[in-house]
Amino acid sequence: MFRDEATIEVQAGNGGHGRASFHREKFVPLGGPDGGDGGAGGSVVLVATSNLNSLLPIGRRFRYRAPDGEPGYTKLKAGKDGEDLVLEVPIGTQVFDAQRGNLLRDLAQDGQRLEIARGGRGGRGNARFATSVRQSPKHAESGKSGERRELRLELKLFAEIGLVGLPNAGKSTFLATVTAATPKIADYPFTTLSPQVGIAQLSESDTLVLADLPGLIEGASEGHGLGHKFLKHVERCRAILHLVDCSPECLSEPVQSWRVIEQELAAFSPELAKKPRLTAATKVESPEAEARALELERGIGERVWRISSARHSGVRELLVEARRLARDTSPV
Ligand SMILES: Nc1nc2c(ncn2[C@@H]2O[C@H](COP(=O)(O)OP(=O)(O)OP(=O)(O)O)[C@@H](O)[C@H]2O)c(=O)[nH]1
Ligand SMILES: [Mg+2]
Repeated sequence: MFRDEATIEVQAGNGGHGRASFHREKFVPLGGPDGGDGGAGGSVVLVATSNLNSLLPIGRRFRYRAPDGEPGYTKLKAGKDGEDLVLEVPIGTQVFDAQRGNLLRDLAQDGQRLEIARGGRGGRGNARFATSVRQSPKHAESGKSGERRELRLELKLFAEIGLVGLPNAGKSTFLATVTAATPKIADYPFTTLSPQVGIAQLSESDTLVLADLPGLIEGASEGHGLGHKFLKHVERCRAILHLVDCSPECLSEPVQSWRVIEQELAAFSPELAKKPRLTAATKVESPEAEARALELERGIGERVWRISSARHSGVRELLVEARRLARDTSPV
């Protein structure tokens, strides 16, 4: 489980001022008060939605403001209310008061709403203040200010895609290429010691959460290497992306590498064995690497995606496919 955070300031709209005016008609010099009420300011509302899986889109802006209510008009006409500003957040977002640090609400269900800053009430027009003794009140009320709050949003993230493969396969490099994450990368095995998460942005609001995991080796399911502890993280992911080093420099045969990992996944748990997955050949930058990728494809009898993180080739296509796969798979 990982954390995704955003801090924003929300400002509800101010209420419109009430109007002070008097009825006017030709040849009727002393009309009564006819100032209308101001409209209420719009509130800021948070809504949980299953269409989002990260706080990245909302966190891109700091300040959010709902519109003010209109002032009242003459002839007893009220000003329009400001519309509520509805902000979508992913399901599972916890909303904290940023200043005090206390939890305000956990938005755990799809469609759940939280009015987080209430719009100011509209001021009453002078017509409201007329009484039998004060028939011509000249004053109207001002609109009230909308609430302003600074919020910290926090989301516990479950990665949608888990990256698996032998040490040095290029998992961390792939994560660093497609997300803003900065995992450690090196040309020796077991560089990654704990899971790292990154969020890939496919479009303005479409994101994919990927977890980079320590490399697995033969016997990982029985506790060899670092894998065992982390295989349970993979169980939480919706789908697996298995990366296989196909560069000519790699000493192990791609089919053999692939088999080792698949066997470990299957030995760890039936759930892992059943997880939907994609296989991608990494470091495909030469005809030799391409030949090895082809050999892998034939050997396993499944489609093998070709990528090079170094050249940024094939990466986007793979992400789009991973997005599709994760979306087709129900959450675990
Ligand atoms: N030429 C080339 N080298 C790459 C590419 N991707 C990764 N590498 C190199 O491969 C080595 C291993 O990369 P990592 O991303 O650390 O591999 P990893 O799978 O995360 O390794 P562990 O964390 O040890 O499991 C590094 O030297 C990278 O620079 C690529 O697309 N092309
Ligand atoms: Mg790594």
